[in-house]
Amino acid sequence: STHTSHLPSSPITMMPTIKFTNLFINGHFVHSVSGRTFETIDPRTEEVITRVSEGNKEDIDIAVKAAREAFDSGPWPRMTGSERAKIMMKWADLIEENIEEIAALDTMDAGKLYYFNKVGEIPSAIDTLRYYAGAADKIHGEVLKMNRELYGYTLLEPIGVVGHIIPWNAPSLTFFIKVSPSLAAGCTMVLKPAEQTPLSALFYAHLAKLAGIPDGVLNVVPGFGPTAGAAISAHMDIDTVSFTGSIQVGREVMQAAATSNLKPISLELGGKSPLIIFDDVDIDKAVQLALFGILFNKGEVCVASSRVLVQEGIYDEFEKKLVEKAKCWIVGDPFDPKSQQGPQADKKQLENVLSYIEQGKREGATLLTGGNRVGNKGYYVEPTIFSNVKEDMVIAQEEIFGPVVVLMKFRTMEEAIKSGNNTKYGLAAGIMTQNLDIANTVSRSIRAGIVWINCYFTAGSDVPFGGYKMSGFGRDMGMVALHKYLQLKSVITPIHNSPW
Ligand code: TXE
Repeated sequence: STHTSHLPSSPITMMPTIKFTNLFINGHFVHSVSGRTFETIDPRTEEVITRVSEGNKEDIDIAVKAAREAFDSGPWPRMTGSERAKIMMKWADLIEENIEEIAALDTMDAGKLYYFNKVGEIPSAIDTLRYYAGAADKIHGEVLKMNRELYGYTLLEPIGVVGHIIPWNAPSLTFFIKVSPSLAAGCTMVLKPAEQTPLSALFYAHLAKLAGIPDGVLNVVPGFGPTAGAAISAHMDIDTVSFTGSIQVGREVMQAAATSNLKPISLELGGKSPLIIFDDVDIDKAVQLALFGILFNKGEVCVASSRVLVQEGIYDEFEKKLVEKAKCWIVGDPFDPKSQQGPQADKKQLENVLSYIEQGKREGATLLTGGNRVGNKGYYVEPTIFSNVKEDMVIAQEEIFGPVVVLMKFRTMEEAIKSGNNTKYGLAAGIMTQNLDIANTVSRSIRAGIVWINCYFTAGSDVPFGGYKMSGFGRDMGMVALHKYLQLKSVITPIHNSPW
């Protein structure tokens, strides 16, 4: 391999001891009813980090009961917004005090760069919590202008018990994207972290208790999808489910919601996002953005720029420079500050990514660089670039969720728009051009929930986030996400004595 690799790395000094491995239900760490546990694996070494209590349907039932009681008769929904905000702010401070330890947990569990966890993802998670703490006392309805001698108003009430099912690629950020607005709304909840990454979620639960979040408000039940996850989506006493994960499971969650209590749900199901580069741009900058867009977090990013569409005038030079840069990308231990890319999160993901690469070769795409596993211990994959990719190839249509990018050439803006929209997904898109007309036209024409112009990945707590088409529906982040966790009630009353 041409890749500079640092496997295995220099000695790791910040390895934390694991403190929390049980289910967190009704304010206490408890064993699962069955007494069963499961292994969580370190993707750097393929060794077991620890065993974690395995939540199952019975445990979800107990957690939902606790959440229901906390909702029906506990203090949380009855507090003022500012009282809830104060506790949420305290929780945020406690997370900040423990950030290094939590960052290390996410690195061990998911193979994410330690440095990024510490200065990027977890600070964003904390920021999200503070953003929604600030929103907690600003949730209110409207006065309705009615005919006759009537007036009315709308009330925004917490929806009740929320089920959150989250993935492993951003364990900390997805936790707070879901939990923060539902807490601000006054809901209570049961969250199932991904089976690959239960450790930071349990640490957050511990800190929630210290911050003063009342028992039963936040329950964290690690376990597997078909058991614990399915028990959440099919539960008769959960009022809404917020899910982030695959299309396949999104479908199952929706089906379970339909056949149980018709709970409304929201789904964030990944993407195959195009980065469209016009030939009036600085090529080096474009290369930099494209490389970061696909290799950041080893491509395990729902908005990764996994299809790069380049206009013909700069295509050849762009391709040459992108390959050169990709060859210098440092794949190695995510605790090592020199590493730019850690291992894929688990064995299934490694195998998935490698099998897509084989498929790309079989389909006749040209492998320009990469294509292999790095080393034979740990789930590391070389940065991989395909060219001569046809739009209908599987590698141009399906989410690979790894460091694998497909390059495509286009001539006109119309062609780029058509090709950019040619997948079942619609989560994100990027446009690079100096031409304002092109930027405006393409951003309006791409069917995606977020469009970046001359940047990529830039977001914030106030930026609504979610999909068009089969990338799902509903929005996380921003004030709009509060409404996933609120019910709207209209109240009408006569101004004088009722004429009826
Ligand atoms: O996802 P799953 P997986 C995509 C990405 C990836 C692929 C498969 O392309 O390669 O999905 O990843 C829980 N009922 N994304 O298999 O299974 C599961 O336990 C209820 C994109 O890990 O969808 C976990 O908590 N829940 C993505 C969560 O669903 C179930 C992030 C996600 O796992 C369940 C992750 C069931 N029947 C993967 N089965 C994004 N949108 O960012 C599983 N789960």
